[in-house]
Amino acid sequence: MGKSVCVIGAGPSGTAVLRAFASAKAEGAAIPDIVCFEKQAEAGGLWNYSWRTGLDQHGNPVHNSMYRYLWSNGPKECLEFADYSFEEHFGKVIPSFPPREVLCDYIKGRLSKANVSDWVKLNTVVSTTTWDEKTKKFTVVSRNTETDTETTNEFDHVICCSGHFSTPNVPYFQGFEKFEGRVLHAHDFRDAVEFKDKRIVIIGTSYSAEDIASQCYKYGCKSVVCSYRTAPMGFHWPDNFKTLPLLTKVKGNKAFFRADAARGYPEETCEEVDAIILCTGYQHHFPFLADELRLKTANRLCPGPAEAKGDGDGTLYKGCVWDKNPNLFYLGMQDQWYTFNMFDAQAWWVRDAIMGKIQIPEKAAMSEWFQKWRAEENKLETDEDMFTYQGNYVTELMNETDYKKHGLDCAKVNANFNEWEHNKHDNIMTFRDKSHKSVLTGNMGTIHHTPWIEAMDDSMKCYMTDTREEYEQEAAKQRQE
Ligand code: FAD
Ligand code: NA7
Repeated sequence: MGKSVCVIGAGPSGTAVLRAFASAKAEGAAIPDIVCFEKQAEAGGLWNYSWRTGLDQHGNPVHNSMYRYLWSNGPKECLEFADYSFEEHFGKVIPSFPPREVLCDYIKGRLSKANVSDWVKLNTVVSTTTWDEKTKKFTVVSRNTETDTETTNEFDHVICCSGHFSTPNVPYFQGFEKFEGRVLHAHDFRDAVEFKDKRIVIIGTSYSAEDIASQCYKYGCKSVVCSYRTAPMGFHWPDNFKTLPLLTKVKGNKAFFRADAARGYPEETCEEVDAIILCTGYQHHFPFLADELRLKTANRLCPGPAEAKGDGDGTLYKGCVWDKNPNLFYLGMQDQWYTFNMFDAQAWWVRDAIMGKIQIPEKAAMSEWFQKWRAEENKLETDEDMFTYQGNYVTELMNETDYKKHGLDCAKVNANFNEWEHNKHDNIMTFRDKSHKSVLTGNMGTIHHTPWIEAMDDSMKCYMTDTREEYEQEAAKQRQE
């Protein structure tokens, strides 16, 4: 076929692309030459744990934002790869909220099955990507961090799968420079044990806020203030939690929170605190792409600038085609309810666009698509509206490729999201003890032998044990190692 494709990143999105091309090849199609550059030493993206923060050993920003004891925050039944069930990978039915290491193993298992390791260049950071309008090629410059050597290659297509939960959004609050406690962003949070017996403030109200607050409670922090900018999280928190409006300033070890009379906080309040954890989200950041190739967006379901029209002003047609230059694709740039299965739907679609099975239309049709989806996005109000919207998006993409043959029914996935939301609002500390039904196999997840709040060891060995007794023996062994 003679085309060449560069995939940037081998996380769940990048590996979905590899798997999509591998499946076309297995069915006898002539596929392009594929090279996937991955800056880490292993595939797996955020699901690899790194103890490092700041810069890595080569002076590059540490990609990883996941922490010790992180368990899936949504049911695994909502993300299951449609062509590779958890049962196929683990050989048995497992509970619904696996710890990070277990999900990482699942991602890597599917990649091994695709048998494409020779497409992946590990320890290789892409530093620049430019487009030449005359040759209609991308020039990608990358550096192997092990050998410290630079390579330049040309490609017909680039698929950017570099993730968007790595470059922290770090707001400033007055007095931070003299605060007597610790200030950190969720990106640098690694171990809740550090906050044992500490009084912490969590700024933000989304996934990182709810999970890091819960982690710190589980591992013994003294108290938590959940500070909101727009609206509180609305969960039934334990007694040592307090919800307050947004932080305004800090002085010494005191944190001040603004009044919000409409929600029952008529006056500014003040608390003595030991640490402030900024769970304030991330930036879409692509320093390795030329300006005219860079997506600029907030974390939203229909990515692109707020005022965009989708007619070549920097949005993503079908959520993955760069409208300024349809030879460039982005995967996984949406705010995420759906994750692994959405990346698959996108990967299969992008594969077919590159292989000419799907025609990318002219600007007017791209714009029409974008405006329709953006207008619908702007009307969404509830969580249910949002995951239903994303499920419809995934379904639209799937129906245009042979991914649909795997029978992923997003109505069933949405039902799982609904149950999960309900369980979280019932009890934020026990929702991970519930099980959900696989939309692929029809089997209910098993109930884990140890409630999440008591399960201190998140290793795969412990998680995979069948009884509480075995778990405790394994946990004791892990502590000794
Ligand atoms: P990433 O996983 O970020 O992978 C991107 C890859 O690109 C990385 O391997 C990175 O090293 C590589 N890369 C980046 N820049 C370069 C470069 N210049 N050159 C070469 N390689 C590069 N999702 C869930 O479904 N369930 C959860 O419980 C869940 N928990 C989460 C918890 C946290 C703290 C965070 C931050 C995210 C969580 N997510 C969760 C969402 C997560 O975004 C997805 O699950 C998934 O990892 C996204 O995959 P990705 O491949 O798009 O991006
Ligand atoms: P999100 O989901 O992007 O949420 C960011 C949160 O940060 C959100 O509650 C924002 O509040 C809040 N925020 C952002 N800027 C500020 C400032 N300046 N002041 C106060 N609050 C602010 O990021 P997460 O890290 O929670 O989740 C990202 C991924 O990680 C997700 O996929 C997970 O699975 C884990 P707002 O509501 O806008 O007022």
